[in-house]
Amino acid sequence: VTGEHGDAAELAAARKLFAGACDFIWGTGDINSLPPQSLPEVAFVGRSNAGKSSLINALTNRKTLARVSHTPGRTREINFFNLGGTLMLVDLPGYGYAKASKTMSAQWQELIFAYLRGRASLRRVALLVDGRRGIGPLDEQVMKLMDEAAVSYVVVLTKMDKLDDGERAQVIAASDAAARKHVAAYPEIYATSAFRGLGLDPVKSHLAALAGP
Ligand SMILES: Nc1nc2c(ncn2[C@@H]2O[C@H](COP(=O)(O)OP(=O)(O)OP(=O)(O)O)[C@@H](O)[C@H]2O)c(=O)[nH]1
Ligand SMILES: [Mg+2]
Repeated sequence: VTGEHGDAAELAAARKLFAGACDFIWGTGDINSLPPQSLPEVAFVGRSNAGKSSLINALTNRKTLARVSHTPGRTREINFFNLGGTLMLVDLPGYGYAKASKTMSAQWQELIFAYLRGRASLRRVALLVDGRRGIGPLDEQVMKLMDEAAVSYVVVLTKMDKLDDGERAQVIAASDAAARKHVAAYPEIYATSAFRGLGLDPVKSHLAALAGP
């Protein structure tokens, strides 16, 4: 289910890509002012507090590239990071933050949905799911939207350090079963911990395979 990835040469190239330059290039809350679609893009999508910004930081081995929230709802804009001149990493605001005002959540949701539907350079979405929660109704809604918009996505479980072995096996099996019911979902899921650096290599390999020349 998890941890499958390409051969050693592919993994070495993926590690090299993620260890190299990664620069913040653009942040916007306005769907009409996105950067030019110069590179293939991979977007990190998920509930507020799922660990999107933390995973981007862990993958690129930086502490503060993407801002991590102490209070959920911290990432308010779509942020673009140029990885090695070959791949754009896109950090999105989270959905489902209970304490955000109705207007704010509606605005963020609109922004996220408009981006997902309309971005031609978007090659894959990493759908981040807090391992303690598993895939919930809001995630299902977004998965359905991506099925309809033909946006291919892969489920990435986060915060696995918080779970014991039994809980891990359970959430992996349940998420795998849920993903298989969706046409645009990758038939493989990843289990990670940004804090412990667990499960990062397979995600790097998966994303590096989408990089341009
Ligand atoms: N235990 C544990 N906590 C984590 C991990 N990754 C993130 N967190 C915590 O989860 C909280 C949210 O992390 P973020 O990376 O800001 O989550 P986000 O999805 O970017 O949140 P928004 O931008 O609000 O949508 C923070 O308190 C992190 O410290 C992890 O691997 N393990
Ligand atoms: Mg964030």
